[in-house]
This record gives sequence, structure tokens and C-alpha cells, in this order.
Amino acid sequence: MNSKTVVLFGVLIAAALSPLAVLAQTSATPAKQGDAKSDQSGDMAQGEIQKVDTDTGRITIKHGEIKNLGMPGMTMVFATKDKSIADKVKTGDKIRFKAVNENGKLIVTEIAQDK
Ligand SMILES: [Cu+2]
Repeated sequence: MNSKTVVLFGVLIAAALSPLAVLAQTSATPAKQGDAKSDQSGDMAQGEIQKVDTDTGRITIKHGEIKNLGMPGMTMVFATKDKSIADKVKTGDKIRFKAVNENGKLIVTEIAQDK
């Protein structure tokens, strides 16, 4: 084999393997999404508490991307599934939280301090 043959051989192998690599990635993607849905920690978004209303259980969160809701980062008010969730946090807390869309209403179902 001269060097030109080696290079050509390498290119052929790369060309032959790349559709396989694409195929492997494509078939892996739906499985990954399925995992993210069943894995609760994968649904946790990052945020910082801006305001807590313990009377109504509403909390204002400056949040990062919320993947399960398809929402980019912003500051907004969330209701909580249980008022005890709002009691666990205070303004300025860095948190991880899970939010769901329940009939168009965004509700925080889980909250944890982000250390
Ligand atoms: Cu938002």
C-alpha cells in the first residue's frame, strides 16, 4: 500500500461509517427523551426565588430553561401544588424545581435548594 491508497482507504472507511453513526444517533434520541421524562431530576429547572406569597402559595421565580414546558428563561409567578412548597423557600434562594402545566396553569410540584 502506498500512502495514497492508505488515505483513500481511510476516506472510504469514514464514508462507510458515517451513515451508521448518524443512524445510531437518530435511534438513540427517542430513547433519551423517554428517559428524561421518567427521570424526575432531568425535569428539574434552575431558578432563584424573587418573591414568596405564603398566603396564596404563589412564588415568583427567575428561572432558567424549563425543558418539559418548552419555556426559555424568564421571571414569572408560579402556583404551587401544595402551600408547604412555598413555605420551604425564601427570597434569594437558589433552587431546583419541577413545574408542570395543569390545564394551562403552571404549577410547581417539587422544589429543592440548589447548593
Ligand atoms: Cu417562565
